[in-house]
Amino acid sequence: MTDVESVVIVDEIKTSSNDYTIGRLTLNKPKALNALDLEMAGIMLDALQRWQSRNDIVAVVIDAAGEKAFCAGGDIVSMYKSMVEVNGQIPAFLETFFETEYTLDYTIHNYSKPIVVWGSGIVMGGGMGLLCGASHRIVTETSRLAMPEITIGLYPDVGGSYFLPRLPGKSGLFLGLTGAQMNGTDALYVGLADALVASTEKNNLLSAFTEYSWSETDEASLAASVSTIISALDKPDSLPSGNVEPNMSLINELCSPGSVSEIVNAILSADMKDNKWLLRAQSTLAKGSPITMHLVYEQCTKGADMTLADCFRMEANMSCRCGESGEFQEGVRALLIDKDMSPNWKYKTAEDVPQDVIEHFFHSPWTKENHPLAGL
Ligand code: QUE
Repeated sequence: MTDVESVVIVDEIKTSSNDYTIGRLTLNKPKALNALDLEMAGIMLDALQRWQSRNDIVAVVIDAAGEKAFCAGGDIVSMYKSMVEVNGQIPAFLETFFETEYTLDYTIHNYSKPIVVWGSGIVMGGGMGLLCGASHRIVTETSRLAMPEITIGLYPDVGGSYFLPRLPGKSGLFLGLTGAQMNGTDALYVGLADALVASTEKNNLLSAFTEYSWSETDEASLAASVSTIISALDKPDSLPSGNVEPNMSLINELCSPGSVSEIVNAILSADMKDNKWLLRAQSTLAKGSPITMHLVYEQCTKGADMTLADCFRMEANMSCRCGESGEFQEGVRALLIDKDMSPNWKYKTAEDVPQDVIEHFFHSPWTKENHPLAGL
């Protein structure tokens, strides 16, 4: 079961009584900050599907190797290479990657057993997709959560269309537009985490799972048992001070205008009064892709009253169109390939982006029946 060379370690831990089993998935590419690649997503999806129907499996724990990151995003270098190869078309690799990743995220959201995600350290992009749908989302004093895709000309996918518009007030739109980082306190406040525990408690969590005397195995009893185990873990010595809650009235005010250009201009021209978190948010937005600005606004508007499955189908359309447009390719080039940090975006400001260009990102490359996520 345990293969330490694998990009995801799939383990089955027998409980002390030996009647039950804990499934454990450990992301194991610490040098790449455990950024999710296609092989990792495939291994995880396969294990979750196999465990789903096993009566002896009482819960699944998803964690990662190394202290620095749970998962810093996706394998955007492979995506870049596939985009360069087909220049201006949708790479087959992207279709496969997003189909697998979103199916994995959707499976986590709808799993009938508890899934505990140990979201310590960096949790961004693809890592947020793994965390957000889990039934028991743990963060620690080192957690840094964000959807930073505005920097690379993509947009907050992995279910962002579903979870961002459901955050308090306009905070989801703000976080998507600015890529602003949340700490553990923020994650609890916005409702993207369920517990904030000390980062040193991971081994205690695992041993508590094995030693617990599991009895009732219906979905509600298992969930309650997992909550009990988690609530017994030590809290951090000091809690990080949050940035979202204290700035909610400003965030709501800046993100209220009825068009993306007005909102972007409001954020960019606001007096942030030496607040480091707000200044960083402002600067990330200022350097970000104007196309992405529109995509974030549209996904938050449309996603607010869509089902989770429809959100993932919309995101598959959008992500493939991003692969076709050149904007995503240019963003990865500037950040990770040439590292010049100067993306040459297609449009200079949000105002410059024509509406029909944005509409194309929502135009499905597939018929309804042939959509890769038709079966969700
Ligand atoms: C914005 C992003 C990403 C990013 C940095 C940003 C992103 C992403 C990665 C990333 C990090 C580590 C890796 C890797 C990719 O960085 O989406 O392959 O090893 O995946 O500013 O959106």
